[in-house]
Amino acid sequence: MVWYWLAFVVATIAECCIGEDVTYDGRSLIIDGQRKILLSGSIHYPRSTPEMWPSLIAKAKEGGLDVIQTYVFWNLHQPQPTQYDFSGRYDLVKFIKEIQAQGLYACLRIGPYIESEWTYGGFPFWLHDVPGIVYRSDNEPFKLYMRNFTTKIVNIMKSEGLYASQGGPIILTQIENEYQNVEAAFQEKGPSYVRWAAKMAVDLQTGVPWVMCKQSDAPDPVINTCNGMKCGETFGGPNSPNKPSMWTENWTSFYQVYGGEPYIRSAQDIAFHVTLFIAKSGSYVNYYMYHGGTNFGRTASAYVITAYYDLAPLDEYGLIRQPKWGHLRELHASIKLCSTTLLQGEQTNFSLGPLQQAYVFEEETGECAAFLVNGDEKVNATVRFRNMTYDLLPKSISILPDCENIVFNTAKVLTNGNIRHTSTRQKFDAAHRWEEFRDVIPNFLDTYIKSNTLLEHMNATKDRSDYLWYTLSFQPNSSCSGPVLHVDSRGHVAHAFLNNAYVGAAHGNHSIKEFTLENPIFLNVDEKNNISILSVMVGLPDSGAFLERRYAGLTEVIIRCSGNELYNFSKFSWGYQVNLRTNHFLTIIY
Ligand SMILES: *C1O[C@H](CO)[C@@H](O)[C@H](O)[C@H]1NC(C)=O
Ligand SMILES: *[C@@H]1O[C@H](CO)[C@@H](O)[C@H](O)[C@H]1NC(C)=O
Ligand SMILES: *[C@@H]1O[C@H](CO)[C@@H](O)[C@H](O)[C@H]1NC(C)=O
Ligand SMILES: *[C@@H]1O[C@H](CO)[C@@H](O)[C@H](O)[C@H]1NC(C)=O
Ligand SMILES: *[C@@H]1O[C@H](CO)[C@@H](O)[C@H](O)[C@H]1NC(C)=O
Ligand SMILES: *[C@@H]1O[C@H](CO)[C@@H](O)[C@H](O)[C@H]1NC(C)=O
Ligand SMILES: *[C@@H]1O[C@H](CO)[C@@H](O)[C@H](O)[C@H]1NC(C)=O
Ligand SMILES: *[C@@H]1O[C@H](CO)[C@@H](O)[C@H](O)[C@H]1NC(C)=O
Ligand SMILES: *[C@@H]1O[C@H](CO)[C@@H](O)[C@H](O)[C@H]1NC(C)=O
Ligand SMILES: *[C@@H]1O[C@H](CO)[C@@H](O)[C@H](O)[C@H]1NC(C)=O
Repeated sequence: MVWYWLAFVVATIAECCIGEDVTYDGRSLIIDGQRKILLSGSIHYPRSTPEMWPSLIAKAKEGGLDVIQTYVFWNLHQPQPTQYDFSGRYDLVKFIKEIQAQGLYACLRIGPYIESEWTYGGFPFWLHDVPGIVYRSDNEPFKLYMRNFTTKIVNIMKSEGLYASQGGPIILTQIENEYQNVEAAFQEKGPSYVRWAAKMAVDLQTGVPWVMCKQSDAPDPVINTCNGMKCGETFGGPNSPNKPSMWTENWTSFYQVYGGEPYIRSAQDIAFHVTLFIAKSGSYVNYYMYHGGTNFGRTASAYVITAYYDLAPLDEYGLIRQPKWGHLRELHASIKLCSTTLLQGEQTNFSLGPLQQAYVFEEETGECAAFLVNGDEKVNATVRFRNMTYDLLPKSISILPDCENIVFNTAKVLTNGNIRHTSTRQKFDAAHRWEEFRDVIPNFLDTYIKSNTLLEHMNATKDRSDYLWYTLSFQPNSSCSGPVLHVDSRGHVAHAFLNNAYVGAAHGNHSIKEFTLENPIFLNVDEKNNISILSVMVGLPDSGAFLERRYAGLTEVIIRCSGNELYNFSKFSWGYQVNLRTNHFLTIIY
């Protein structure tokens, strides 16, 4: 038995790469001397468990993918400047080796800024307190830590022999992430940072190419790639004729936020745009996400829910979602039927009608593959192509791997849909299984951190907790009739208490973080009143320039009395408490 098992393991560790450097030309990546059309899917290792990885990767392979793409999550791996963690769900090497074991390639998007609806865009919070730091800019303290972490990851991959240039599965790596979105905010420090980041990465000598996504000025030899829903229509193309056309994020759906609706992107629409990109000589398409998974613990960014891209081809739990998975699998198989011709043939395109085009790839040997596009959203089109007549469905692309027979149409879904069934495994409805606890509301006298201003929430908690109590104690110096408590916050939630009694709550949302809480209150006129406001964050921000200077928490607290009386507590003696006082969690008693 042992011998059989060993033989099986040896056989399944596919030799992906013979150890040549991965290069590229204007058509595609070149791996082991061969051009490739690569279909890729994002699966982020910390968004599932190590037990799930083999089956997720197997389902991706069965779905026709060649590459698994993942970000690297800096805040998980370097929780403190001198402390690293690669255990459990953070075991990046184990994840890459699992990809290798199943004979797939890997694309490693190191960032180390990743956005990714991940708390703080993947930055460890300790970066915030590095003196003089400006993230993602030509700034020495930032560059020091970015180089340090990038080097650490590259060295680990090298020491495990995981680059394709060493015979491993990693064929592509990414530095930075959609930087062009923020570049202008850094003025002259933006372009110089891009040049620095590219050079820093290239100097690490990995033997595989680097990409910068959404970065039209990516310096040679770094490849600029497209992210978006419709790269077949929107991508301006590589910034050099010697670079291939690559799509690093094809959004299969969209992340969901609290109060938002699920974003449903149909299998037909995804297939249409992927096919158009390939027809226009694209050679790498990545589904973002192929499996989204779960934002465990406090890892989601501001207002993002825990289920991540549940509508992807593999749902949150790793279950196949039909017809998306099956329709894309057929698309991938159809592209594979003619990939040699696509890579070796000469591409031409011509019109077949007012809204219809043909993209044809022909080899000197006469081998031919074609894509027939019907851009008309509403009506079928009948077209003549090579002396044959074809009926094309509205808004569709037909694939003819031999220029004669349609093997796939993006709008014709043959896969049946499926639904997720749930069944009750265990009920927690018996009263004796539940324990209730009441949190202590801290008053000013109970707090140790004092300040005579309103503190910024994240800098006060240092991200050790989502919760920050703002407390004060005051005695009205005249009768205040009809008092109203007015609290302004820049995020994300506030619960107000007066003299240990609940007053009210308010919250912002993903698009508008600021909010105001306004509630009538009853003040004690002959003694001190305690006001305690619990400010809560629902994940840290993950995008935009100057993340290190973001403000969250309370910005103004006043009590308005009828008439013109006003108590303004913006400059006042405040007491703070990080986290809830009780460390009890709701415990289930079995
Ligand atoms: C990207 O994905 C979207 C939706 O998932 C799809 O509509 C589009 O065609 C895809 N584009 C590419 C180039 O893969
Ligand atoms: C990163 O910084 C640490 C601590 O300063 C240092 O020990 C380590 O050698 C650096 N690593 C790299 C790869 O630069
Ligand atoms: C976010 O808040 C604004 C302002 O209160 C509101 O107009 C908008 O509908 C909210 N959006 C969501 C997704 O809840
Ligand atoms: C052929 O492709 C080029 C480049 O995408 C485009 O500009 C041109 O309009 C296309 N021609 C037709 C007839 O579709
Ligand atoms: C397009 O043709 C198909 C059959 O090939 C037919 O089922 C469908 O109804 C037609 N659609 C339109 C919009 O005419
Ligand atoms: C189409 O038919 C014409 C006349 O029958 C013939 O000359 C031509 O070679 C054919 N073209 C193709 C691509 O088969
Ligand atoms: C953040 O908190 C530290 C104390 O931990 C303080 O020295 C610093 O001034 C604060 N920074 C900002 C921007 O408020
Ligand atoms: C305010 O808080 C202090 C300290 O916890 C407490 O002694 C006092 O009774 C409180 N005042 C009111 C009106 O609840
Ligand atoms: C309360 O007294 C302070 C100091 O005497 C004064 O500045 C403030 O305006 C008074 N507030 C009200 C609402 O009367
Ligand atoms: C309260 O005080 C702050 C700082 O002193 C000031 O900026 C703000 O305008 C005041 N608010 C009102 C309503 O007077």
